[in-house]
Amino acid sequence: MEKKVVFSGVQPSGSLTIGNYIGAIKNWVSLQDEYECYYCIVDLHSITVPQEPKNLRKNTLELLAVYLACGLDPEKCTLFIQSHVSAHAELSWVLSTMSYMGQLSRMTQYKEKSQRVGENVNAGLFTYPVLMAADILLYQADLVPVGEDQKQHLELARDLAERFNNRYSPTFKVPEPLIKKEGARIMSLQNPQKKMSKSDDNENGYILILDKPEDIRRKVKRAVTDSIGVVRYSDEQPGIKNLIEIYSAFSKDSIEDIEKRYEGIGYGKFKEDLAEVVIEGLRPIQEKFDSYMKNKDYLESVYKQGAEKARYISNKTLRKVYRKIGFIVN
Ligand code: ATP
Ligand code: LTN
Repeated sequence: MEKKVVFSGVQPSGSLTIGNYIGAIKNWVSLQDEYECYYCIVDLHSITVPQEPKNLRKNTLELLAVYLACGLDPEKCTLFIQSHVSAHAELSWVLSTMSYMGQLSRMTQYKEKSQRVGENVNAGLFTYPVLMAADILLYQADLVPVGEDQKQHLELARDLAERFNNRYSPTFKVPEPLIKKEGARIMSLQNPQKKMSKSDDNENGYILILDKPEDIRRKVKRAVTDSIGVVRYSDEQPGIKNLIEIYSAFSKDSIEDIEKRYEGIGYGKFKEDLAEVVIEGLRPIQEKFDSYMKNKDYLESVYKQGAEKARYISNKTLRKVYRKIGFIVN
């Protein structure tokens, strides 16, 4: 039987948080043995908000090094940079002619980001989910491992696949989101009602994968909790609930075990231990990251090889699409 296909991506829009790691990349690693996986660095998406060219270049290469450091293996999966494969932009155009303005204007991420930008909202921010649908559909992906915030975008990808299949003939696989129950939405350490996000203005709200131990200790210590004083996984204690989730993701201990371990023990000790668990969990990733960043030739060989494979697979789908639409395919 053919392996099922997995596709996912992260934007090179800054340094990754432990939210990106727990909600996305950590799960990608466990899928690479069983599935045919494509993991992309979505640079085309990242320019929907202004990027300094120098930083974008740096962030893109660093993101590839983070992928590798987290355990993604180019022998097992395809790692590539979106702008290296022109089929993404091409299919995105086709799909945009089949997308309804109404549906796009209801996207939560669009509403939030356009509000942040203010007056001159660029059209790319609006069509962002169409490009994401193109990413996924080009590879005939069965599964898309993402955090909770991407569910609505996945729904659009499914709608577009079905719309195209109905209008022409079966062409695209209709993808399913793969959202883990735990860790799908890591919250800000400063405001447990808000998602942890690398573009947060308050740096105490997030922990970066590459943060130094002393910064991690400081941020965990300052994390917002409550006055109840019991280490319990409950919606009434969103701050503590979030910290338990982070603890569990890095230590692999179950939520129940963590609750039991801290019975009758205050938040101070819990936070101290949590900081160490995160530091120890990130240490091997940070060490590998440093060594990959010293080997630019290797990074280049990984993304070149990835692009070659991605181009080959995606072009097959794109040509099929062009043929069905009535374009003359040469
Ligand atoms: P930005 O803050 O710049 O909008 P982001 O931090 O949300 O970006 P993305 O590149 O948009 O990061 O997301 C990459 C992946 O990480 C996606 O699969 C997304 O669902 C997941 N993700 C992002 N933030 C979290 C979070 N707080 N908890 C769990 N998963 C997350
Ligand atoms: N929009 C996603 C990034 C992304 C993506 C994709 C994720 C772009 N294309 C395809 C999964 C599959 C985000 O995380 N903000």
